[in-house]
Amino acid sequence: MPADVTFTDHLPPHHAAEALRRDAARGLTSRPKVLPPKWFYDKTGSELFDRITTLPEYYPTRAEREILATRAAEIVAATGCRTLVELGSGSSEKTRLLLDQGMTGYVALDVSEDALRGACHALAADYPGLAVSGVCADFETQLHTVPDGGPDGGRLVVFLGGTIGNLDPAQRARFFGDLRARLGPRDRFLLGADLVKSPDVLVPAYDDAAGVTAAFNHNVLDVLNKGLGADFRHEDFEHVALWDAGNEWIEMRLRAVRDVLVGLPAIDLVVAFDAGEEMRTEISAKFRREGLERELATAGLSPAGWWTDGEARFSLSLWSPTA
Ligand code: AVJ
Repeated sequence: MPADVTFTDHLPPHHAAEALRRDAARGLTSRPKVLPPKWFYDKTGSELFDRITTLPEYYPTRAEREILATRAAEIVAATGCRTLVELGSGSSEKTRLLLDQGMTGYVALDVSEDALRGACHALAADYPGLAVSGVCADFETQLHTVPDGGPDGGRLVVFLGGTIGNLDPAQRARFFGDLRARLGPRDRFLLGADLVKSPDVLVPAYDDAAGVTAAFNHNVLDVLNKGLGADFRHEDFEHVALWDAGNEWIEMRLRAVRDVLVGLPAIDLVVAFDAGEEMRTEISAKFRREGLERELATAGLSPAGWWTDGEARFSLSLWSPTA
């Protein structure tokens, strides 16, 4: 391991296995049935997501990269920060555009240890002199594991990719509030959020012609099969993506195409789906500038910058602790 990479693992042993049992037991006995979207991302699911980001219909990754590629210098200059903290860092691919702006330290926080190690080693190799540290933790419950800021200025905490959209309003309020409580006066928060737009653009982004998003959605059934010894069959369920105009979010669901009975031996559960019954697998909320300003103000964060791509599809917004 290069001298300038350190790791800390804050997840208790068997954390993922226990969390999956808990989420499946609760979600599959709820009405309507529901699963949290974090279970999409096993190795296959992460590969499918990477393919989604290259699809012609899936604009968010390209739009966010366009903003970073054209505005990273301006964004970082507006913060005065030299340490970058990334929540849900994944492959840390777009992060490089920010690191290129004279950052001296990088802290990556992710629940996936494999993704974290791979990303940190790749960055340490490409950025000699950058102090890299990987923190294996869950950003929804373990923000306290992020190290405090050093003497040389504030930390720029970034949460990119539009992942904030996976949280419902109550989860977001808790997340923003917890984050605010951890920030010092010189720290800043950079948020990537997808914007409300026509369903004619939104729906195809979550129901692409090549069927990659459908495969990504179905893959969660394999995660349940492998993790819980379940016997879900892909052909019993169809992919559904719809725009909920009231909540302004995309919902992905899996709809039973016939009556289905599924056993989940690891949690001692048998679950019945009626033909046509749907299980919600993801919300992907879309935002407006005023709505974000309201939510973040409630959490004690004030606007410090707003950038969009040329077509105003996606936003990067900067926030500072309200004095
Ligand atoms: C990784 C949560 C930002 O909501 O757009 C992509 C996940 N789901 N296609 C999103 C996703 C279906 C993605 N995020």
